Amino acid sequence: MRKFIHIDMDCFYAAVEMRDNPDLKNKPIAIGGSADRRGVIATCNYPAREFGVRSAMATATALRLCPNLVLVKGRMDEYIKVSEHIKEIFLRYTNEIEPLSLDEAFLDVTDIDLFEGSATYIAEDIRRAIWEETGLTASAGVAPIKFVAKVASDENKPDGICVITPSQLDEFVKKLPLKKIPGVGKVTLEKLNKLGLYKCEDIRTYPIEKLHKHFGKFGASLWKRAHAIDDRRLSTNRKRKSIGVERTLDNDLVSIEECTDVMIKLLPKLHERIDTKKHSPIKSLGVKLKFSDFQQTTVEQQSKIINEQLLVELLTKAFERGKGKKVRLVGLHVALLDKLSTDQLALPLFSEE
Ligand code: TTP
Ligand code: MG
Repeated sequence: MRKFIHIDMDCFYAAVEMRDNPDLKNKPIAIGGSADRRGVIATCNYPAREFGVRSAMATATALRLCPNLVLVKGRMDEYIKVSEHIKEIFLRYTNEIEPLSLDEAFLDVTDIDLFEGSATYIAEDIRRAIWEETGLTASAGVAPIKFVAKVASDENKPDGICVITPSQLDEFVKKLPLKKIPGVGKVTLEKLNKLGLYKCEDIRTYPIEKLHKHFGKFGASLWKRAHAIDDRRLSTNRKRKSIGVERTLDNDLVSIEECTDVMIKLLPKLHERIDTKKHSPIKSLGVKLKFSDFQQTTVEQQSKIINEQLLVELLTKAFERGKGKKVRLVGLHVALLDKLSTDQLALPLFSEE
């Protein structure tokens, strides 16, 4: 059994606005939604939700439900900044991270020894770090399968955690309303309800062929979810599976020799950051150069070890691409072998939604 954590910030954009402007705290607020009352709102805080205001609702509708609603202009730059900060926090616990949006990510902590391997304690520590460092609350779900971790993070919102242990998994899923399954939207839910299907347990006694007939591929996926089957591992991209070091120079470099010197100096730092016990084996080496006009180039080659000679060759190639341009940054990185790839081949029976 694996251990997944799903973290989701509470009323994210609205929380950032309330943090930075405490006057807004006890008022119902919504983010976005233009002043001329056209368009939709991005999200709203909990006081506004009490009036029935929701994400993606037309501003006019939101104002009808809650006439005192305060419309706040969004600050995307700030949300991105917070999003990057929380990702940085996640990386202190594991490299196995799958961000789903600015405020939400899956973490796979199966192989993590922190807190004696307790995913619950890890999740609590992440929530603590987020609160202490950003002044914002996040909710967490902990479960042995991905979709249940996501559902669980919503159970005790805001500022809550919900843990579904392997022994609780089957019962939790059995009683789960179908509307909570990610991917079941309004239209699908209506269709399911018309067929007399409301909870996962209803699906369990319903013929799979009929589900297929009504919902196509998604029917197969629904059947699996209802049986607490979710073989998906995280989709992490390659960037997150690499370790790198880089240096921006005080003065631009003009020759390959100077660049090589900087690279050699960076090598011990790279070795330091690669703790082979914790990380997967090395798959390839790469060199990055940023030129004085801020154009950058990367050259990579497969290699199982950090081979200095090879790095010099890659650096030379990168340098030549600059066609005489000065260099303002030199970087080195290694890509790590994706341990998941072979496992994934054996999985799922049905294609996913
Ligand atoms: P969500 O996590 O869906 O919502 P939320 O964080 O505001 O509230 P909750 O406490 O229920 O998690 O989305 C994260 C942010 O993404 C949200 O703050 C605003 C933005 N967003 C939109 O811009 N449009 C949308 O339709 C949704 C759902 C979210
Ligand atoms: Mg959220």
